[in-house]
Amino acid sequence: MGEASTRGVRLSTERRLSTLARHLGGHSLSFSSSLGSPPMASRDPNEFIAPCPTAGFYGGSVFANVAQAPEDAILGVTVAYNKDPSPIKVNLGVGAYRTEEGKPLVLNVVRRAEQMLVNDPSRVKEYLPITGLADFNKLSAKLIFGADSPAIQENRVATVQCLSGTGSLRVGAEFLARHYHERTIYIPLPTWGNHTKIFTLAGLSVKTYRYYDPATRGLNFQGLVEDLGSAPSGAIVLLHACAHNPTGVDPTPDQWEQIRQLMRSKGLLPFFDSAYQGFASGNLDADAQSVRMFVADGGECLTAQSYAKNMGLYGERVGALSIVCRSADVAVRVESQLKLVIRPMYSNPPIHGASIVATILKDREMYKDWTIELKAMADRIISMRHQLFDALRARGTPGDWSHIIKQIGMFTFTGLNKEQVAFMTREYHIYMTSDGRISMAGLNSKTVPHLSDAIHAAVTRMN
Ligand code: KET
Repeated sequence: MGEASTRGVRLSTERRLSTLARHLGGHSLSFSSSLGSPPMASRDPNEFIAPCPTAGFYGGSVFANVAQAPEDAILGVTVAYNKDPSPIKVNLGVGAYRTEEGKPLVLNVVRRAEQMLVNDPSRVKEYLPITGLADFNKLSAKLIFGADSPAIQENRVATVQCLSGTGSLRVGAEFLARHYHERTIYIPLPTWGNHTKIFTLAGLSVKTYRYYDPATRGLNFQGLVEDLGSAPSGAIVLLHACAHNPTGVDPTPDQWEQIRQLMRSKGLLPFFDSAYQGFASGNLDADAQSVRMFVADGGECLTAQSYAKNMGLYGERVGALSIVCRSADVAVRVESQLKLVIRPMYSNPPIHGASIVATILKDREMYKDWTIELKAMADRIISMRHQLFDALRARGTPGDWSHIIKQIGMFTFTGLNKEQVAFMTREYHIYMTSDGRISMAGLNSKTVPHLSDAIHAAVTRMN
């Protein structure tokens, strides 16, 4: 270390110790800042540090009392998988698409968009506005609400670019906690594990509504209607736009219509989580129908969109929050308040992922290419459903496994219990969430037999 920097360190140590001493005793322990006679030499620093209960300068950590936190229920599965040296291990935990070769996929259209961005010398790395990339926001609203949506044409939608689906949900929740009169949000039982944490931390009070019926492995529509029917007027209701996670069970269009009528009649506020648009049916418009139904009636709603899955942009963290309002002037004020939520949280969102999405969405050819690649991903997942179902039937595995082909989207909610899951991980190195959810997108033709063997063994030996 050079002399200048040694001096710098000494000066800053002196300053910190002075501050600490003031903080501890309030009395004036003045240090000479003369560099020739460092205060450390003349005073024992422990003399005044010792009374502080968190003192950790000399040995112990000020964080010594921090408890070890458990791993995340979903992302922790990948942590455990990564530690397993077994060559036959399979990760069906996190909902991330893999190719037939078991590899992560960067869509060709995404590669092309990135190449175009890199080759464009006019592109700079300036901050985006607090609300994100304007083009991206407009195109995202069009994608979920439809190009001909009256809400868009009437400028009634406030859209802000956020950090993927999670960030969009969090910003929406923070906004509601500050500006909406009813603090209770109803989430389906079960739901994506992060929902409860996001909404609670934002200051909302979380309650559940019945959604899944383990007996039928389908929708508990009656329970859903009863629970929303007895929710307090004005309560917020979290709805999965399509491909419900973790159950893979969606209401039919007819049931959606009944949910809409019930919610509107009670003034319940819909908050859509759209993390899988295009992944359920392979068609972007079809997967947005539930949301569009609610927007078509002229009422208000919130929508959190993610491009993690449908464009394979997981790590780019690109998504959008749209709030559909009654009128354009409300939308303007809502946007102004969203900026006050975002600015102290992360200031403004990242530019790269949103630029990729905007490049693709605004070019007719690239958009078409995207839909083809998206459909191929959705089709491969559906084909995995059939392969797994056939493989279990061929093994004569006890039970009715038809839910594997009936469920929608990225996941199958197998019905396997915690012990069976633990057994499959221990004996077969198959990693999945403990609620029995498997990511069908992580499977391929080579791993289906291994998974079927594991399920067969778990069901016959562990029930
Ligand atoms: N909503 C739902 C319903 C959802 O399943 C996810 C992610 C998200 C939002 C957030 O995704 P983002 O990457 O923030 O756009 N689910 C998968 C990954 C995860 O848990 O983070 C999963 O369930 O495996």
